[in-house]
Amino acid sequence: MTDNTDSSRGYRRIAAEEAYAPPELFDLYRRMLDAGTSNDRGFDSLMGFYLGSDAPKPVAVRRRLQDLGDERLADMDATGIDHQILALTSPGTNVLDLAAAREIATITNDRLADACRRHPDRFSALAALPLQDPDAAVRELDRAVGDLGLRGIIANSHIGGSYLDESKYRPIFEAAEDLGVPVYLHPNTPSNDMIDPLRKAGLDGAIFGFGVETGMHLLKLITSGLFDRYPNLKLVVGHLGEALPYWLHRIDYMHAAQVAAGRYDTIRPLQRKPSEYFRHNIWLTTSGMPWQPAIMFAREVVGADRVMYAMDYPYQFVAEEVTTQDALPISDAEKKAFFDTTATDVFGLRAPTTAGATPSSALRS
Ligand code: 1DF
Ligand code: MN
Repeated sequence: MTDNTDSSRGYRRIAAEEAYAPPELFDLYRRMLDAGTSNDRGFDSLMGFYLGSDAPKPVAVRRRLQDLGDERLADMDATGIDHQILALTSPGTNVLDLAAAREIATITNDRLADACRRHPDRFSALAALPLQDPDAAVRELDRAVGDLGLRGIIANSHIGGSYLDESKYRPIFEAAEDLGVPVYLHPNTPSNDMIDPLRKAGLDGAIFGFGVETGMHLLKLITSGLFDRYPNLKLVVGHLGEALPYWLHRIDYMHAAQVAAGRYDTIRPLQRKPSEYFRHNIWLTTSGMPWQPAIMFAREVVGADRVMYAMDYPYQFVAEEVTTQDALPISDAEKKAFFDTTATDVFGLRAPTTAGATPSSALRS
């Protein structure tokens, strides 16, 4: 890596969807799994695996998730990641009762803020919130952004089967818009109402179920009129948009047809076509999708300036995926936006304190 420092490259590699879990959360999860009290079949499947399996990958994942120090920094160095945007792993607080959700959100945000203070060049972080209680969530958001300096919200998709298009969550989006910080809509396993056919086939997790659940959630947010209500709201979504970029023509066409036919109360006119919100309010990351054709397609349909790099550490920790994305057929200036400046702008990250980042002369070598 010595010939591939941020100064020789001319940009930082910022990874925008990088997971953390406090040990206290895993203790609670283990108790819920043992007692069978989660009432969430996706949680039981996902965390039953990551906390219960002795296979090498889940063992490494649960160790790395809890580390905000030497191991994580060494892993970043080994793969050329200058900076991680940290967030509480899915499903985070979403499966907890209200008191536990508040407590875990506070603990998580305090730990993340501490890591960011200790390593300001290496870490930024998003706030975990007790989304179950929107008023408490707004209070914690104010503390996390205002007092702790966190840079957005992690929303780990559905909350016990409840989706963020419900009106009770509006104060959270209003607060995010006012503070100018983005909401990162991150996958969860499918909710109980949709999981069974996926679970039976072993497809409920990151292989497909996450995308089905989260793509649907994002589309529900768009068609609910969320971005007409909060036109300056910034929303970030991983996995290259959870398949929606591929669907945009059909979604626009069918949305207009359903509006014209008056078929559903819930499908009402929007100020823009559904696809247009991807060019105004939504940014994508490449978490889990280090695949040139898909990245180039997403850039083409949502705009090259709206797609940024993410690794999804430690779940998908593969050095070659960084190399693949270094080799994208785009200009040096576009690469700098992809790895560095788009995330810096969207999340309002501070400039690196060390000398050497981004002298423009480095781009010539
Ligand atoms: C997995 C993937 C798990 C992602 C995650 O959090 C996660 C996985 C529990 O592979 O089981 O965030 N991901 O974003 O792709
Ligand atoms: Mn992830």
